[in-house]
Amino acid sequence: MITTVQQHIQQEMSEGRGTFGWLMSGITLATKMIEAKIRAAGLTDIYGALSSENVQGEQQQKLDVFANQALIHCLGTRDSVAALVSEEDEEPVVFDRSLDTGKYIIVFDPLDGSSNIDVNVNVGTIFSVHRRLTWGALTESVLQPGTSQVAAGYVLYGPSTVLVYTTGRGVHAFTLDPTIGAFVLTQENMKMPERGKYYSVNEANVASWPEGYQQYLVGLRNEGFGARYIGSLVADFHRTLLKGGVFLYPPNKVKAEGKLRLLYEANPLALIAEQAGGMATNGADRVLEVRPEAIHQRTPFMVGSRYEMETLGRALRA
Ligand code: P6P
Repeated sequence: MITTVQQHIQQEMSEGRGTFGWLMSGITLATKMIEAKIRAAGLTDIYGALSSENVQGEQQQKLDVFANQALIHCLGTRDSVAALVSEEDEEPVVFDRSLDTGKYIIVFDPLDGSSNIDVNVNVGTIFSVHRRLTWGALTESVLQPGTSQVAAGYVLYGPSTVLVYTTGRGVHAFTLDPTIGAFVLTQENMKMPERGKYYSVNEANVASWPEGYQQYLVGLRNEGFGARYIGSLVADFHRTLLKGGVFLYPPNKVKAEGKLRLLYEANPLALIAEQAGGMATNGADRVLEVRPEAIHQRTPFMVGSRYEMETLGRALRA
């Protein structure tokens, strides 16, 4: 028999499962709406860019805006949500809910890699869930380190649509069954291989990386590693989770803090990686322990199998 996300949450969580389950149903509903739009993208006028830019100064794709609106709508109707932080919006969306009702903060990248949509390449939604702190300003609840996440996950829109999530009790994957419109459990307690065959990085930037990264890549090539780079974070991460290997977005001369965002890209994927037996760093520290200072702050992000990540650590300390 099938196991849906809701059923899995009921089995997984000892307390708060009703409220959390209702919250997660907001994410699954929104991502099913996004998936339907993406599937029809070639047939309807949903491809292409808008004239507008998002808070990152990036040209918004029509699907970016739709995905953002879908998540804000579906999650905003969950009373347990105190605030939402989106890659697409400068400021958090705050709901007027009491401390004992509005228990969660959700941070998300509604459609990562969206520039790939027009060429039919996989894109993804990434989300991270924190408990609202019962003290201090709301920003303190938003700017919690990755170790405080109560849940994290992503949805990869590819040949099939896969939701991967963790509540800190292992990593589990669900595949959207379009015949019943539900995500059904397809992999439980996923483990990242101890070592893979590929490194995944944009090598166009190699000359501007710190020396240690350059030497690291030479070493991997000498060990026979191949290269795979899709240019869509969720797709590159998902392959690394399943097959092992290492994904890197190092700092470079132009982007001293790298390109990827701490709160809604690095932290959720770092929690999943660690829960699956992998590692994730910013080149110096465990990503999950970085104390955020701004909601859109960037971070260098390296994530992958234990062997590749320990080798990277030695290369950067050399
Ligand atoms: P670059 C897509 O725009 C994205 O945000 C991630 O999905 C991806 O990993 C990264 O940027 C690719 O960046 O600089 O290699 O094109």
